[in-house]
Amino acid sequence: MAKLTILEFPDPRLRTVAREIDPAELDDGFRAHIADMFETMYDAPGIGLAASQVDDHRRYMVIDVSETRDERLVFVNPRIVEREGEQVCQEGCLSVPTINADVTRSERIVVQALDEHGTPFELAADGLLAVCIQHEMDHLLGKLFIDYLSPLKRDMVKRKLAKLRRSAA
Ligand code: K2U
Ligand code: ZN
Repeated sequence: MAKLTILEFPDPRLRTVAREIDPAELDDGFRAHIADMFETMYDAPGIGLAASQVDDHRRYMVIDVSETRDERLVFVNPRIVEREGEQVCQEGCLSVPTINADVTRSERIVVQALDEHGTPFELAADGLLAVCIQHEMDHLLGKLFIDYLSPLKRDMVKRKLAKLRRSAA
């Protein structure tokens, strides 16, 4: 297994819209890559990781919101087919380090996807799992949680990150 490099804002590759995966691509090589995605996510640490974040522009993502870090979920070609209610959650992002902000998302969703073997499934989610699924699916559309901020707050974030990069250089 290998730890993958996570792209960081404002890398333009994070804005790429991921393409659907042909089920024929879901082979042992893909599943080995999924293992690398989970290793990278657990090491970060994070509870979700989208393909876009490791510069792979196919529509898949990995999630594990469990306290015990042993409830792996793989979503290939995910589609939200039902939404209900609203919830506000303070979000962060492995691709936007040091920044946290409140984002409003659907409280309950139903997602249809393929697993890493190409088997279709449907999952109802609420709370943190629902937030994480929506956050990762935004990544697959080239969207970041800071896009929900006001222009003023987004400019403040850009200035803070630029200052951090200058001081790290
Ligand atoms: O996509 C990512 O960058 C992974 C995020 C997913 C996420 C963000 C906000 C709310 C829920 C999920 C990371 O997991 S951010 C780090 C983190 C770690 C533990 C709990 C929540 C967020
Ligand atoms: Zn993120």
